[in-house]
Amino acid sequence: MDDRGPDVDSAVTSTAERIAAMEVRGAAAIADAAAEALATQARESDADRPEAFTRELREAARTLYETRPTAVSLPNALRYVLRGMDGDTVAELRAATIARAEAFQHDLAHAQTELGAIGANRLRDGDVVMTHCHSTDALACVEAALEDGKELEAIVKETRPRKQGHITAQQLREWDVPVTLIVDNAARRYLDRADHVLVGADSIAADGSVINKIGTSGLAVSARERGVPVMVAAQTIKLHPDTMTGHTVEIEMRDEREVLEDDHRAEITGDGDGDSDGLTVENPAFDVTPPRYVDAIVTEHGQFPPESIVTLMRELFGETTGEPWEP
Ligand code: RUB
Repeated sequence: MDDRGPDVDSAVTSTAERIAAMEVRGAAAIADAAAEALATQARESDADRPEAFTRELREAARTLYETRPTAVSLPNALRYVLRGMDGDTVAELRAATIARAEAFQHDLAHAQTELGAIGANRLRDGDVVMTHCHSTDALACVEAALEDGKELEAIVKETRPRKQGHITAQQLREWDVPVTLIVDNAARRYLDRADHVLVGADSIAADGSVINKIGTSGLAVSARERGVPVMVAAQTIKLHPDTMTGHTVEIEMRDEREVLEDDHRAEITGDGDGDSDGLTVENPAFDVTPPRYVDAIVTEHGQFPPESIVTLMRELFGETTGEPWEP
């Protein structure tokens, strides 16, 4: 065996970069792109022995895994594909990996449609939904309700710092849903006009806590105070198996320049040297909403009160084990 590291295909590194830079974003899209990248690695590999092929796939998975720590759909996708990598020859391993990745992507798309149909049942004709960030799972519920002939309106929070609420507004306008776009600070005032808060999730913990874009927890607390139900749309790929054994979910801290650009910083501090100007900027991408502020978690397997999500988690994941890309 030579001592060169395993070859990772350039398509894998480019996918990893696009996920890290948030050109691919949202938990479902990240999982889909990761499965696609593993299939590409399998297709393009020129490994001549099964062990070398397996090493390459593991290294590709590790490269992808390190991009965004909070979205558990990413390790869940990698785990699913790698566990299907079965065979005695390179050709068999390649075929099994590609088939497994395709099955994963197919199931992902179906799960979202099924979840949408279930979530739509909670929405009545004429309802107003308040959204936070951009979640394709949440929007699947709106789309299914529209297909059922219901008319809906939306209050869309812009979602600082990267304003993914604009993507939500654009999608809703394409579906002809009347949209009121508000700054995040206006949410409590506008809750009086909302019938539901509808958000997605990046991860769901075993105790029913919902990890989603920063600001979700404050919105949920205000919604509870105003009596507006909070509905979380999340495919089971968002369930975080490690939390069944006491692990916590790592919250991603992103670049402070998403909040404050260098030249603006210099205006504020009269200096601009981030190391010594006395100004600290923190930019957590996600927060944790405790289960008591969540009314329902809608998955492709049905709707659950957050406290009972652990039952579904056990059913789907069984006992958790180490990651397949770890030595
Ligand atoms: C996106 C975000 C979304 C969830 C769910 O964060 O918090 O609500 O990922 O999205 P980011 P989906 O923009 O930092 O990736 O339902 O599409 O999986």
